[in-house]
Amino acid sequence: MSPVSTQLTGTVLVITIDHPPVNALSHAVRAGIVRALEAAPANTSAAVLQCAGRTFFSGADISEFGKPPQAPTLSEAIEALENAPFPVVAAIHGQALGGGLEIALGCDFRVMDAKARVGLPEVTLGLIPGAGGTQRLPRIAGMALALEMASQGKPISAAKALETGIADAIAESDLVASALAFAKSKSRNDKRSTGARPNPETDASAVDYWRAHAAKRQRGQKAPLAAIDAVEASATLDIASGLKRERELFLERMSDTQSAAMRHLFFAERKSAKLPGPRTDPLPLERAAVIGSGTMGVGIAASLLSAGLSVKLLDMSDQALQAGYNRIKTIFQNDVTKGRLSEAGCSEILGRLAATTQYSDLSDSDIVIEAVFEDIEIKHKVFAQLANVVGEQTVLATNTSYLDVDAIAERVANPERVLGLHFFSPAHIMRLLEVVRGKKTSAMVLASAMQLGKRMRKVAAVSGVCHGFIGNRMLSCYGREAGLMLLEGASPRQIDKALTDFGMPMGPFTMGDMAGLDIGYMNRQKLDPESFEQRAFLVHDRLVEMDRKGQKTGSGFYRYEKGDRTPLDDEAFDDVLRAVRSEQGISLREFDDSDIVDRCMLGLINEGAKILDEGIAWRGSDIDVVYANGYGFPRYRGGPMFYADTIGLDAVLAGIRANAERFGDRWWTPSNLLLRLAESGERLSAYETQSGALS
Ligand code: T1G
Repeated sequence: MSPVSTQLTGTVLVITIDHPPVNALSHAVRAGIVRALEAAPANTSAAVLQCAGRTFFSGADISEFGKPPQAPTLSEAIEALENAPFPVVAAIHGQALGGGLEIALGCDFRVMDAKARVGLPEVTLGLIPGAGGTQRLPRIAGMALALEMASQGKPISAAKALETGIADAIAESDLVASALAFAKSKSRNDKRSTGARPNPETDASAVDYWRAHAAKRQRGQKAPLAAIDAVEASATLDIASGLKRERELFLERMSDTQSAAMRHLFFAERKSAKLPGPRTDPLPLERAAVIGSGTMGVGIAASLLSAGLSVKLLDMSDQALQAGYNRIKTIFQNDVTKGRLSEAGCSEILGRLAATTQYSDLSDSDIVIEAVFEDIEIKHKVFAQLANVVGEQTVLATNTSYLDVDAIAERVANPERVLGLHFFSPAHIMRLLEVVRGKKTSAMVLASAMQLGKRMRKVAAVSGVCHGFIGNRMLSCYGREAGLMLLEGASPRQIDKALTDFGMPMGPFTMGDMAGLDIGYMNRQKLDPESFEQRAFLVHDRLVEMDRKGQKTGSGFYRYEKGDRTPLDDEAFDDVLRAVRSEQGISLREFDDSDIVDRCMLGLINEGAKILDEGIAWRGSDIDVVYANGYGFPRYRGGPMFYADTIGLDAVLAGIRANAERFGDRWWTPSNLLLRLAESGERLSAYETQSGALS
């Protein structure tokens, strides 16, 4: 059955697309549109193109990419709209994205629902608009806006679309009726092909601005620069040549690993939200409580409030509670100042926030998230008090970053309701949520947590229990190698630069200084010395013992001027490094940047493969989701598992074996899974553990 149907209302042909869930422009949809135009009755005076369901076209069908193209292509479908003998009115609701906006630009007029948005998000997939967006949009809205939309990928509102000529009218209420009335007011004389419009004015300063912006803020990504090239060409090339140039640039991007990596992450982020096994209905979670009003507690509470829940914030001291409450208030008042929230919206949200020092006030909570100091004994005390006051069904979650969730659950009645919800700081901004399932966590509680994660607009990924879960466990291997290379002769700046050039937002030493070196120091004090490579952290420990804890004390691996976060080289640090190296009797050696990147990445990849093999992570793609959304791993590299596939598992194994030769196999024993997949030729990022089914 075709997803495209038509109905003649008077002499207006209404073409309706119904292709759930998001009306992606699949082959069947494209063919249906062309057929509908070809079959239009001779007396058709105008047409309305509309979509059923929750949104207008969400773009080309990404799942068709990489497969042999099927005619009509999207460009051919748009040509058919432009060449139709009657004007076509696009009726836009939800979001018209990518090919969806390009189709609308191929129509003669656009009527938008007041809440609708339009955008060209192709760069988020490592692509550029490939069906005329870079040529038709500037002809309508001018070069500056087209440059911004095509290179940044962010949608704009209906009001902005009307203001800039993209939309011809806004429907305050019934969109279809408005679009129909609009179409009825038109005749075949009102044909107005976008492609026939004059070239846009060149805007050299806008081109320079967005090129510089892309080079700085989208460092390493090729697509934003290609999108700018294509839009710039629209000022000088006629429409046919412009479309040809756009196509060339589009195909270059499509065949590039960067796009494959970013498309991998698109589907991986949707997959990580799904639980294997039979579907379980989640619990209704409306009343939440957060224990601890520190940095994490404040961010978690704000994120819960934004998701629509009521929140009780608990802390032992009135002073700490007041400070936490005020910080939450500030978060939302900043949103008002920046126009992201109305005053009324802010009061409504704060109206759902309460503060208390009494555990008994939490008795009606559906879920409680503990975010207190990272100490197991303190967490046991908190959970013991909680279990005394909340209902038996109340979900109890810990925001621990490392500690044993099973040990915490063991001491609580109904341990099946306990799990980890590991947020990343700042919790109201960072998208990643590591959902840690304990041995006893029930399927219903896990399903409830995943649904809550979606409601909080988080990208959730499930991890089993181990020290540091998926993200931090892998990070410790990355940090280990960085610390060892520091001892062996590389400088913090060289290591940080090599990894930021690779695409990481920050190097490990700048990151350490920012987070505070004492955090890692205190964690290491609690660890079994045999469980980690102590030599890798000798310099870190020495710095902390000298009260060089990073930015907060003005110095760490670097020194900092007051009020400035710029890491500056510091001779006093060089003295510390020299001293530790000579105490360890290390003969120094030269490093080139690829050495540094390889050592850190191979450490990350091998540990990731072990985590997959143990079933701590269910999918290789989940690990990529964790790293892209929680640790700033460059999206255009797809995540550590996808990156491993890109360089080839044989090469990965060879690198690990070479390191085992040089540094011993204590840390460089290849994961069995890596050995198996290198043998079978399978991809690490596509691997799914068999033991995914929930107990
Ligand atoms: N193609 C194929 N599948 C898509 C899709 C698309 N464009 N968009 C969504 N899906 C699937 C998705 O995988 C999921 O599947 C389900 O729909 C619901 O999505 C030539 C080259 C529209 C804002 O980049 O941003 O046009 O997991 O969970 O949170 O120039 O989906 O249920 O099996 O995300 O409500 C440009 C991509 C394409 C937009 C809805 N378009 N989509 O978000 O639902 S490139 C995009 C989104 C292009 C042309 C070029 C979001 C959404 P499943 P969801 P949501």
